[in-house]
Amino acid sequence: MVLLSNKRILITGMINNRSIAYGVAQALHREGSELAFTYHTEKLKLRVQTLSKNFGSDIVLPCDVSEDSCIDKLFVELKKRWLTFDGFVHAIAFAPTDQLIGDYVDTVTREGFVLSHVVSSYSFVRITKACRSMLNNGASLVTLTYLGAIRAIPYYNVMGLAKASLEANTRYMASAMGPEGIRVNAISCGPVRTLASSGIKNFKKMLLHYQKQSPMRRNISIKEIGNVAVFLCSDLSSGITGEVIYVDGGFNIVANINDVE
Ligand code: 0WE
Repeated sequence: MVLLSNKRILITGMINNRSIAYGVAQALHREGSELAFTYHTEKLKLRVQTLSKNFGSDIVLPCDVSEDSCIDKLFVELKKRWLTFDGFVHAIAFAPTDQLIGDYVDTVTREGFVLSHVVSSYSFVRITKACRSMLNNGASLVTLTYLGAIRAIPYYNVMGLAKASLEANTRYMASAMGPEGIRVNAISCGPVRTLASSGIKNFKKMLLHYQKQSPMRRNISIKEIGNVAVFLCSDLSSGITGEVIYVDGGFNIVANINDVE
């Protein structure tokens, strides 16, 4: 089934073959879309170039979302290859590690709050602002979020606030971009073992908890996230915008009453 032929999609946040962005790239490539990629630091350039070849792409450009000039330059460069395109996948988040541990009230700092919100939420609308004039009618913008946006999850702390902001951002962006025929949605994923999660305390326990408690009794794969990204980028989802779609084996819909029976 070729759902994305003639679509050109930009993918951010791919670091290795375990990245959620990698699973998304695989699925979008499988469905026939043309891909371009961004990388964060020069250290990652070669790595992303190598990965991009798996998807028949040679468009690999730098983008540090903490710099406005870097975001603007990305699209000056992209325009040399694509005059217009059909959307992007925002797979970028960051909070300082010292924020993702301990008691929320005790550990949150002004710097941690600002940095997590700017990198994880503002970047989504800032990228959109920069490429708005290049987006085709029918384009689709997709971001990645987590249940911590709407539930207080131990240690997720200020990242939860940043994801709440990102989800509100998705709705406001959907409202602003809808009249141009551009849709904006978020995928709320269950936990995935990636480079970003490898440094997180109790992450293994979290995966086991989803395995025990989710309706599907298992964790989800980056392939399953990629398949939903395909749906959101394709015209199959042409009536959907401003939504948060859960890819978590149903974890978010159950209440956990501990130690019953
Ligand atoms: O959104 C995330 C994590 C994103 C993330 C990861 C890191 C690790 C490295 C953001 N910033 C950083 N900063 C670093 O220095 N997830 C959904 C995965 C995650 O992170 C948690 C989780 C889950 C699940 C942190 C605490 C509790 C649960």
